[in-house]
Amino acid sequence: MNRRKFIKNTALTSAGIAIGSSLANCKNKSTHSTEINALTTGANVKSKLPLVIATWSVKEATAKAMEVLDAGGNALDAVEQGCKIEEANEKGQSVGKGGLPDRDGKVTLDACIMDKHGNCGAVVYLQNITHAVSVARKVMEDTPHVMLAGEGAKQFAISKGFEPEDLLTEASKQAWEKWKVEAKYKPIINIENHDTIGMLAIDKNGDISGACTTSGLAYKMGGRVGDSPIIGSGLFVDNEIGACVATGLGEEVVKTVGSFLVVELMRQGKAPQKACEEAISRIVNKPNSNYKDFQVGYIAVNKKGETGSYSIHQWFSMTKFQNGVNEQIQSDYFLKT
Ligand code: SD4
Repeated sequence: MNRRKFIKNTALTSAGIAIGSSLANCKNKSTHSTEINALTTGANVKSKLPLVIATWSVKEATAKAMEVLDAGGNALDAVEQGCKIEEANEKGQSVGKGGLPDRDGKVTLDACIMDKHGNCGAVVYLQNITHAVSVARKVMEDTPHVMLAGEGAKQFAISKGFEPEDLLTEASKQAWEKWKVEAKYKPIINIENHDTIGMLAIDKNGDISGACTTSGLAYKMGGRVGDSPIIGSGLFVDNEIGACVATGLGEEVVKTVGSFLVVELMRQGKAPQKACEEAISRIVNKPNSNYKDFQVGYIAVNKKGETGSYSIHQWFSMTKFQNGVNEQIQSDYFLKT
């Protein structure tokens, strides 16, 4: 099973990224999925709850989330537990421990989480704490705030019992050192792996939650924060309607408030697939858009359990666990020629 990979070719002045990915479709039958609620989707396909979807190829993460859901756990616990799998995976170089650092060699994490009530929490520019998604949840549940940044977020995490640790692994350090030699701090072209995890789940009660966690763009400017921890951009959940999460060049997602847009389009009656396509079209149809140089991808789910995914470039994928099948689904995309 190939892990997701994608190549970034970017002029950092415009912060563009182009993403390619090696995908393999494979199915992983769950033995513990329970049929709770049969729903008829727009395509007249019987679907069952619970379900979980996530950006890229993250079958271990969706399996963990489904384990929580199958056991009767709620969607909020499911997305947190699912995201933690990738955060702890040192081989994934764009999430949690082992994430590629900024241009100064610092691993800085962005994450957010949102529940069925519309409560949300986020951390930005968090250092030395692997499970950014769990800190985001603590911000949501244990503070009157939505977002904590940098040192304040770190101190808050430590006060909540999170152990500080060095997140820069040997592999990521070596990659950064290689980048420094080639880029000489004036990077024109970059190559990186990138695979922010965004996850959406519907539990047996039909309630929706979502989470998103990333180390952001590799070799970014110190202090840079992307879309992933920004409620409405990287993630949005409306339990009455559905949810969306984004990946790709965060700057472009923020400029179109992408995830909120997708949910609002679903509110107007669009299926998740059509809503994701419309949100991508808002980016590529901007005057002077240089969309050929960067990737953005959305995944979405509605209250009925219908899902969709769409990206600018080929090779974006979604992992979906539903009806006992944990599968990687290659996304349709805009740039066909
Ligand atoms: C960011 N959206 O920091 C993130 C990057 C990403 O897969 O999604 N990578 O801009």
